Amino acid sequence: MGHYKSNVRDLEFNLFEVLGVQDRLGKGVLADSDEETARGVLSELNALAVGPLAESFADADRNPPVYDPKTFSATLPESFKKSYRALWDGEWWRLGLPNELGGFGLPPTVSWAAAELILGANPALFIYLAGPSFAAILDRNGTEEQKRWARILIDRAWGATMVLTEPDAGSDVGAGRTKAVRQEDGSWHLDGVKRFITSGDQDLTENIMHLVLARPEGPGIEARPGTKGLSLFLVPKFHFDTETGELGERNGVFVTNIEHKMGLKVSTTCELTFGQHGVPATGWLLGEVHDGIAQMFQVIEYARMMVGTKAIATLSSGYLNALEFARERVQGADLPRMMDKTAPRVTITHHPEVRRSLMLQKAYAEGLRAVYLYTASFQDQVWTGEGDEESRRLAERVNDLLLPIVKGVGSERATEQLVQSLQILGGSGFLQDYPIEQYIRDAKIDSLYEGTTAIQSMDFFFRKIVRDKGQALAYLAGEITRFIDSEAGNGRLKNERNLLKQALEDTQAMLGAMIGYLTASQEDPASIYQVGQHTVRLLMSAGDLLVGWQLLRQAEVALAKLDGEVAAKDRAFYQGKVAVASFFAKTVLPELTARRAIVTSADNDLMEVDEAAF
Ligand code: ST9
Ligand code: FAD
Repeated sequence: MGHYKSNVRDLEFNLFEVLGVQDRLGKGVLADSDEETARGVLSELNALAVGPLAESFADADRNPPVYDPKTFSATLPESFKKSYRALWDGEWWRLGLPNELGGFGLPPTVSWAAAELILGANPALFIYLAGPSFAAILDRNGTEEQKRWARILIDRAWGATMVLTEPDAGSDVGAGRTKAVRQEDGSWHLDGVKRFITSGDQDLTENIMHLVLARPEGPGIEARPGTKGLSLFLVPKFHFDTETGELGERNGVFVTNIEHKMGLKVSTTCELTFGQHGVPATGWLLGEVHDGIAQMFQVIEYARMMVGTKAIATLSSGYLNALEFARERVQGADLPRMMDKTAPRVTITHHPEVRRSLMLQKAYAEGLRAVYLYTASFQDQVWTGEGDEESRRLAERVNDLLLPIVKGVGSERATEQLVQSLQILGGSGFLQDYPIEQYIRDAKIDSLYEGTTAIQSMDFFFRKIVRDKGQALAYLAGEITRFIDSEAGNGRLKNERNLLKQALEDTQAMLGAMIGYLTASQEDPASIYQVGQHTVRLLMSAGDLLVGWQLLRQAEVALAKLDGEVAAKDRAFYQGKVAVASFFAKTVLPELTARRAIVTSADNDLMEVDEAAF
């Protein structure tokens, strides 16, 4: 057996038993798919994921890409290229594409569930597969000519990158200095150095399309500071015939270094230098000047969802690996007989601390999976265009609100809980005989790139709540309240619903206090520091609230199933759903009350501490 332990049963439970995705299929843009198609996709992809895709996971970590400074190129390990070919040849690049670009005609919920299988088996494969999805951005924002490029990009299986970061512009993208000077023929020459660019070079595809943020310069172009002065340029590695896609001369964008990293080693992280090696780095403007940041955020929103799903996929496999180990490992006596030296030894699943840890891992793995799929269900509505303008706009807002939770909370909890998965294996967990040490190394990046957790938390508070005037939040709070007030569980989830009610009130009180500090900052600017000290706490609390709620929704469905006829295997699955929801409500949600006390009594002492005293 390979390293990857998928959970198709839980994916299908979310899609078909909780979200009712099948009701959307067979209509409009989803006319060609039904429940059977969707289940078929998951089952076929799962076989590929646990087999050929997972196969190169460890080898590609131990034999990372090699950089050749003479040719400015990176060579990937053969084992990984074999997995990539299996993925491409299976046409899985069609996942997530709209029908007109060759998509499978499936909604985002199903595409993201399928994506989890690739991301759990070998996440870098999914990342290298970005070309077709990035082509969709060209198709959406480009000129007629650029729409044709989008098709070439897909037909010729090119790679693509998103190029924002510079040495002095990380979280602060608006500090970027790379410039683009307009040429008489309408093209642009880029000049500057970008760093940390994922997939900047590889030997999987014949060409790479770089989507680059740079500052436009030229007669009549107004220079604007910050992100709003950036434009998005298409800079191919090789020039190409724009009718046929045939490759031409090498363009002047070169990979001048690749980083040596803690994990996710097979995913190249490159320094990209534009126009400094005797060949101009020629690019073409996408859409209009100064639209760059808004266009790039179309990519970023996609990528943030991907990063959160990647983290959650890895957490789930880490948990299932730990569970398998714990079921086999015999160590120590059962606690009630600990004083009896002749007592039989038991498997470690008998020890309360091991059970506690495993159940918490299960809660976050399954609860966060439910959160990302719930988020995707709002993308479904946008995708199909159902409902009136107002409800579609609300679906967009709710999706926007949930994205920093999927990305920020998903990545933080994955890292934290994967450490606990490793702990279950004792010393064995520290060995490369098991995959968890690599999981921890590979998943740590998820809380860093695509906006660190601090950035996600500020996005959540300032943009997704305050700027949105709480509209999406009010919708979600309404849904949670409706659940609390319902008869969910038919009396059997009463205590848990009360605990959820308290958690909702605690989160609302945290938010209320922070909005108070923000309002006070109009008179006393330093008050805003009281917000800044607690945005991550708020984000993590909102995450726990959502996980708790989603697990309870699932428990309600499971209880209803248990009331009828169920197969033995399903019985254990549904009982697990009830157990985990109750466990999380009783042991995690009450922590929000303490966090509420911290936020509502916040002061600014921290900000007054002299740096020398740290
Ligand atoms: C990176 C890549 O880290 C890592 C992994 C690469 C993976 C490759 C990709 C793989 C793709 C996946 C393939 C998928 C296949 C799919 C199959 C499907 C199943 N939402 O607040 P302001 C915009 S890349 C939307 O003033 P500042 C908006 O236009 C590097 N838009 O910002 C706004 O204007 P307005 C990642 C947003 O103070 C404008 O920005 N780097 C949002 O100027 C200005 O907003 C980062 O992520 C949003 N949430 O700048 C940087 N926010 O307000 C992190 C802003 O008029 N830093 N806009 O609407 C930040 O995010 C900063 O907060 C900042 C601040 C740069 C935005
Ligand atoms: P900084 O922005 O310097 O942050 C340092 C610390 O300060 C962090 O803890 C951060 O949370 C905190 N901080 C910064 N600003 C604030 C603030 N205003 N408020 C509160 N806290 C703050 N970029 C691309 O453009 N394309 C890619 O493909 C890409 N791939 C990457 C792959 C890898 C492996 C890595 C490591 C990075 C990649 N990046 C990519 C860059 C990545 O997006 C940045 O590293 C990330 O946005 C953080 O920027 P930084 O590293 O400069 O850290």
